[in-house]
Amino acid sequence: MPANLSPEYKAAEAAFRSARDPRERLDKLREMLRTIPKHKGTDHLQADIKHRIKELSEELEGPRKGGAARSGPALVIRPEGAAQIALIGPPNSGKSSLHARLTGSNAHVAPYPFTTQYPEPGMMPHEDIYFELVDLPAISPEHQVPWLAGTLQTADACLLVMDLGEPSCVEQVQAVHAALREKRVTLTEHWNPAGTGSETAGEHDEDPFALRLPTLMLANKADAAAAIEAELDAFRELTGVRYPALAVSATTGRGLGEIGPWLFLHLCIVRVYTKAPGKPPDKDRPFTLRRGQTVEDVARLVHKDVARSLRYARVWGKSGFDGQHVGRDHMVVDGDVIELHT
Ligand SMILES: Nc1nc2c(ncn2[C@@H]2O[C@H](COP(=O)(O)OP(=O)(O)O)[C@@H](O)[C@H]2O)c(=O)[nH]1
Ligand SMILES: [Mg+2]
Repeated sequence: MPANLSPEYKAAEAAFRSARDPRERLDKLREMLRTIPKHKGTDHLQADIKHRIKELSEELEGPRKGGAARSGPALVIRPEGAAQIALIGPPNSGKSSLHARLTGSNAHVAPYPFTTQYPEPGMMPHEDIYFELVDLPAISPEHQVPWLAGTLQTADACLLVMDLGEPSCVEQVQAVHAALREKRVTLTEHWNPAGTGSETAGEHDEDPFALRLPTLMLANKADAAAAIEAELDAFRELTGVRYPALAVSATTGRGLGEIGPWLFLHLCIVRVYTKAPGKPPDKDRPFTLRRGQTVEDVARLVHKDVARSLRYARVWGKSGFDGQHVGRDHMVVDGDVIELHT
């Protein structure tokens, strides 16, 4: 990374990195371009930022003059629910079958490769929340998908769907890694607690566009395997991949019930229920946060004006005694009921 980047630029870059909403990301990219010191040493980075602005604004701003819009379905999926999870993997591993089964979508499933052409969002219920699963085209050397890395930018994590009964599965996962590496996307077995910004010491990536996605491997088609656990061990041995894994089957449903709880736990999701003074809490629709987030973050999810004018909150639940008055920095925990006072 070039030296002598200004504090303004660094702040814009930090905001870009933590932004999930595509529009907000575009705003922050423009801010990065506006604040970056303009000299030789930043030429490369400036070009990179410009390229990303062009890509994202073309995607978001839709029809251009002359009606020559990129037609077809959206390639950037606005995150919804507790987290956005991308389904990735080689052709025919069962990504769309899992998507259909987990979200009730009508994702196209076919016994031949490259059936899925566009991102397909769907919501997977888990208790009283949803995870957004995005079905994606296969990643393989024969079939490059130019926009795939752009779509992954809004994801919180990946489900890497593999068929370990496929004789070429070792080459397949290597091809997935290679294709992603070219786009500066790395899959990681580390599911760091989000919201704390914690990263393994020395691992902090200086490339603002490097994307690391925590990954859970789904060893699909477990119904067709004689000994899935042994296959998984052999696969790990041969590839060196260390992703946590679940053996599943889109056909029989085996293991599918474990995915939601696994994601909930490892993404450190925290559900908070809000209530108005003197009223019972709204138990239907929790706000979802991550471990380490605070009352102020809850207020911001309700409305930015509420966050601004917040004086104190009262909390019922594990993070405080019943009705305790707390400040905006109070950390919330799963199941808390919060009454915001502005
Ligand atoms: N036996 C078995 N077949 C499956 C399973 N999941 C998917 N398939 C089959 O694998 C083929 C590819 O499935 P699809 O979902 O289109 O894979 P994608 O290319 O990764 O989206 C189809 O013929 C599916 O019926 C599974 O769990 N077990
Ligand atoms: Mg598919």
